[in-house]
Amino acid sequence: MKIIYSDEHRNHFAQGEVYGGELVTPFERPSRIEYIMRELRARKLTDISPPDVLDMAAVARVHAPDFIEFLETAWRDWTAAGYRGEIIATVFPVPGMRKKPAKFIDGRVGYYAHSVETAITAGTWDAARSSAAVALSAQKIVANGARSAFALCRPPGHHAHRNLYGGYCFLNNAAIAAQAFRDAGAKKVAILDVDFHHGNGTQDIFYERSDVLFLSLHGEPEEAYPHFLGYADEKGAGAGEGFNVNYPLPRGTPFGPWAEALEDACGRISKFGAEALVVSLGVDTYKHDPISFFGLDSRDFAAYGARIAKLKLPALFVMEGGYAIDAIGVNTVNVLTGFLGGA
Ligand code: 6XA
Ligand code: ZN
Repeated sequence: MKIIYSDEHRNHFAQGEVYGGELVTPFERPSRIEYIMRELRARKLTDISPPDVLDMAAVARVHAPDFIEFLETAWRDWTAAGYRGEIIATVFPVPGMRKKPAKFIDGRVGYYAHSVETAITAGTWDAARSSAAVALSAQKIVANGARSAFALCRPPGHHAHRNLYGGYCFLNNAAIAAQAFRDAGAKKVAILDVDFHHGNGTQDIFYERSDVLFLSLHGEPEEAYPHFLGYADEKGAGAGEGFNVNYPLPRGTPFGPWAEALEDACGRISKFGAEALVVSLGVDTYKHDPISFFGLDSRDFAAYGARIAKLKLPALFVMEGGYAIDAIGVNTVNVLTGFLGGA
């Protein structure tokens, strides 16, 4: 399996994440990727290349121009305002207020942020672009005929909407890749989101479309981030009605019921007639993940990788979350080797 990776992810390393009222070292940190790289090499998955230069037009197929411009200029404007810390949103145009584009940076930040935990730093935009480049380069390998590829993206992407960032995400790598499959000629694309968290950004981007089927298995929103999207009754709208499928699952869900939901999702993907599959691969479903609450064991990741292979679809794996650092490598590589063994 070809793997795409860029060192540039290191440019995004916020010092602070707002967590339980404290500023802590972010759970989403560069070492995550280093552990995965180490395990890939140990398990002889060594076909690793850097990405091509980013095609911004492909990013603009998914994200709004003003949002892209915001991400590009936020750090400049923040420091110009005299602020010395990292960019953290403080005020939001919630319902009851007016969503007017602001001029001053605090208003601009709140306009484009949906969550507070995610800080923007001097290097965030460079890292976010490299992450999208990783996804697009891996997508191209699959579009050109490979059975599968792994985009070792960081920062992750599935919480980023067309014009919103948050949940450690800035550009929606999986959505950008799915759109690129469409633009390369695939008529139908499925996105299977197995990260512990609901892929609210991806859902929202494709909510009114019937050409991209989105399915997400995640902690129920009453209990888990992002809290305000991811319910089972969100089934798509307009032309997209019936093309959005959520599997919210309760605290403590072990592999059995999780795998049953996956089975249902796989059935729907086959019935849909997808020509390409994008897997939003978060391994925060692991039983020891520090910020999640499912009960998967390391071996379960290999089992579900094999199930995904049975779909017999060209598959692009896009890295999302996973914060149990000492197991993130094993769990991620288990999905890939499970897939390769089950193909
Ligand atoms: C913020 C939690 C953000 C979760 C991000 C994540 N308290 N998404 O892992 O997949
Ligand atoms: Zn997650």
